[in-house]
Amino acid sequence: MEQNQNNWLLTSWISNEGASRIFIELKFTLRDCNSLPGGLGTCKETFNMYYFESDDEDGRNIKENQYIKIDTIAADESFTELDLGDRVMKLNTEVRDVGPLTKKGFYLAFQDVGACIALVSVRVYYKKCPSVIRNLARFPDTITGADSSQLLEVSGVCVNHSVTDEAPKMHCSAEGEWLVPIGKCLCKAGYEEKNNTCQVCRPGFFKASPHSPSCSKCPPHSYTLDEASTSCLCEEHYFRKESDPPTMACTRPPSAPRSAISNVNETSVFLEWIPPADTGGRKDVSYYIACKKCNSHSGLCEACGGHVRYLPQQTGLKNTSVMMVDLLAHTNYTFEIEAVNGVSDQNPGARQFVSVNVTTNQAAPSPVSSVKKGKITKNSISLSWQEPDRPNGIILEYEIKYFEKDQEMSYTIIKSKETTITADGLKPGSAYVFQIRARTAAGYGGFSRRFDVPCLENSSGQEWEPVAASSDQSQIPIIVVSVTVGVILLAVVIGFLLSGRRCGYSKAKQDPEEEKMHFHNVRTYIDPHTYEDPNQAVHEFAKEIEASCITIERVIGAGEFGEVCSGRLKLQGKRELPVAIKTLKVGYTEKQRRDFLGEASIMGQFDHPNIIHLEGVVTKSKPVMIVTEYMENGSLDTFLKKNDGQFTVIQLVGMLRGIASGMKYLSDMGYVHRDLAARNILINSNLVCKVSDFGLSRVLEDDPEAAYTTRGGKIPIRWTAPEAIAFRKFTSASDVWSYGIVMWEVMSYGERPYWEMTNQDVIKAVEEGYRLPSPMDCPAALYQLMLDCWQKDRNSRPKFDEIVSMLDKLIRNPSSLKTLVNASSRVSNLLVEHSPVGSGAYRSVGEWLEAIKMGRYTEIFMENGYSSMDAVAQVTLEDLRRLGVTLVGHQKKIMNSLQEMKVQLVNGMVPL
Ligand code: ACK
Repeated sequence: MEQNQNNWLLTSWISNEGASRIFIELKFTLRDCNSLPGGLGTCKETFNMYYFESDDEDGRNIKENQYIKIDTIAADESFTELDLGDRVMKLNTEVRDVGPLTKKGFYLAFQDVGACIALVSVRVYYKKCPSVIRNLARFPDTITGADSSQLLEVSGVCVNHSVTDEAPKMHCSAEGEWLVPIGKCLCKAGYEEKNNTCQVCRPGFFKASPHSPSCSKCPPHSYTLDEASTSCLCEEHYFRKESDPPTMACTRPPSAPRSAISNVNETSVFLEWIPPADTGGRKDVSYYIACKKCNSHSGLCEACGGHVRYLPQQTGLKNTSVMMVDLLAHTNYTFEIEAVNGVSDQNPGARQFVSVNVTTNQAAPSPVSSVKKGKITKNSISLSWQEPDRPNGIILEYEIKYFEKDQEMSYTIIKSKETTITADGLKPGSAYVFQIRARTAAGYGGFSRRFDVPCLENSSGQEWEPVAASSDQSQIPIIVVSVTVGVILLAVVIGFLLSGRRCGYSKAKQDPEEEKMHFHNVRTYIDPHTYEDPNQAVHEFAKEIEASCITIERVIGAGEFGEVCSGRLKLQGKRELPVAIKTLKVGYTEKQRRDFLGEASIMGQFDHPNIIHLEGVVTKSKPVMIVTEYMENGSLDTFLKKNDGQFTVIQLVGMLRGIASGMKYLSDMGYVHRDLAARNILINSNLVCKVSDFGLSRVLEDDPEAAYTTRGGKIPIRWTAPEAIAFRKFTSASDVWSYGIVMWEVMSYGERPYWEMTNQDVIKAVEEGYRLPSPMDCPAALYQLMLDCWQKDRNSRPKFDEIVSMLDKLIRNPSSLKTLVNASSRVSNLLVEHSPVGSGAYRSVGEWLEAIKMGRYTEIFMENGYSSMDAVAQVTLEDLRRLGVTLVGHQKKIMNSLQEMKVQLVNGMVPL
């Protein structure tokens, strides 16, 4: 109750233990002044708290004013007289903090200026983040910072057997919590993480890198006997390539390739094999071919040397086939095929190979490579050359082909037994190109590269290289082949202008450039109907010939408009040519004349070795004539009937290839033939086939095979695609259908398609899906091509360019023609149902295998030459095993499907 109270209570010195912010928690009771008897007096309801920092305990002498005030503390709840009676003391708790502290310790002081107070407890403390292991890094006890919002960055230390991946760090908050861990440690190689520690890998296990999550069992064919292994050792005879990961099994060199077969074609050898039974556990198997040339008498072998070419290469072959070319003829070779993988060089002793012995055949000579120019005069040139590097036999003669530069279509061929010739009668001032090839009993070799002789006039009399005089007897001009229209026209025009009206073309083009365009550059067929005046069309595309240049020799047949004759054409400055002459009979109508000459307007637009070549027309005198090249063997159907069974399959395929090539040219030009049939193909003495019989509407009028359809048009039913019969949809695709029929005619030597069935029956049968059966002895690949041409959906039929390349492939690989259509499934006089489930229904081996859910084998089938359905049809169970189809279930599935297809093919035949 006294005035000016000032009572102090001082603590002893308190070490702050390194903390820079401390907390003070006070618990106290305080008397409510109002409850004091006798009024307020000097009563207070607060007290003050102070501190004083010092590094040691000398605080007894501190003056009051040296203390720094922390706060005035008030009670939340004070007690009264009543509370005293109830013995209920209301305890207050207050917390204050002080910082930053800079000395080692401090004193606290409490000043009471008149309060009735009981200070029950004083708790002094600081906050810290406790020691912890996080991400395999140990973080120590950390006292929080001085500032209440401060985060202390603390570095961790990697635990035993661990290494720093990224420096481990964490942040200690003012509240004593660890926040924001950064970086981590990883158990080093040979150790793995378990419960925040790194444990050693047991024997038989390894860990190759700190980044691997845990110890792994040693991979196959490897082991380790030690703890903490970082890799495993390979068992005996097993290896690891440097680049192999330690997790990969140890591997070994592969076993030898299997079932190697060879196919000799002249001086080329094709080898094919199947992969080794044991790849050594690796995927990087490739093949190496060693070539040895062996003496048939001594049996001694030597390395082949550098002249052999390997296609695609000799080493590192990924596919299971290779072709060796440029081998010597009539020579024994041994080829060793070795399978190699990434560890083969670690065990050279274990290399295994399969050997194939072959003897090469006779072969055509290699191309003549060294040609020398001799004497060049105004109109002649002498050449000499050396025997080819590889004659491959006795050279019987050389063939020298030459033509004026840029006039390749018009060339001359000379034959010579010597290695020299003199070509004379050349045009002064012109440049010429020469090519030479040699012939042995095995046939012609390839032509030499082109050999340019510059302008004759410029080099007149110039002696280039001495050449031996050529013998006249050995030098026989053979034939002047196909003359480019533009060149003739130009030559004739010049001749005509210079020497007046002599034997030659009577009408010249105004502009030679324009002419060139017509005959060389324009690749699209122009319908002569687009010309108002048909005479203009014929003279646009056909040359007018003087009748006096033509000698008619004999009548060879009868056409719709008049006789067809053979004869000779002698144009000025040109060799005499054998020609065919179609005449227009006297008393023709204007329409007949127009239609007759329409064929020439069309033919004149074409320039292709498999299209009948137009020499010109005679329209200025009578009879009106169309003059074409002469085809010694006449029309193909008659010729085949006359020579039934006389040709090899390759010869027949050669004819078909020519026709397809001509048709490709026509379709590229946008011309639809509409009447493609063997009777409209002509064949010459070299068995070259050429498409003929062009026309507009009259084509079909003039064809005795053409019949009137219900819609009024005249159509050669047996040769015509169903859509063309039904709604006159004539396209190149309908020409492809007809081409299929021509194939059938050719392979059956001129048999009549559908024999004596009536046209109506043919239409009905084809519409119902029946197709002509295979001709006798017909290669399966060709019959399949026919069936493809007879697809109902015209878009599914092959295009002519595909047909040409298919036939080329067959010609290049004659063994592919050995598989004939199975005799039991070929019944003549029966039509074959073109069933969608038959072999024809699958357009590829892949499609078939996918359909029977065996698609996984597609690649193996293709790689082993079973690339067409025809080839697949020959597959036996043995073949399947050889191909690696080892699961019995899969073998059954494939064999059953093949069997099913064959049965369907046989059942699909119905008698007419
Ligand atoms: O079978 P062929 O002897 O060949 O009978 C016919 C006849 O004329 C009526 O067309 C033959 N023929 C047509 N054009 C020629 C030609 N350019 N060369 C040879 N013969 C031809 C055809």
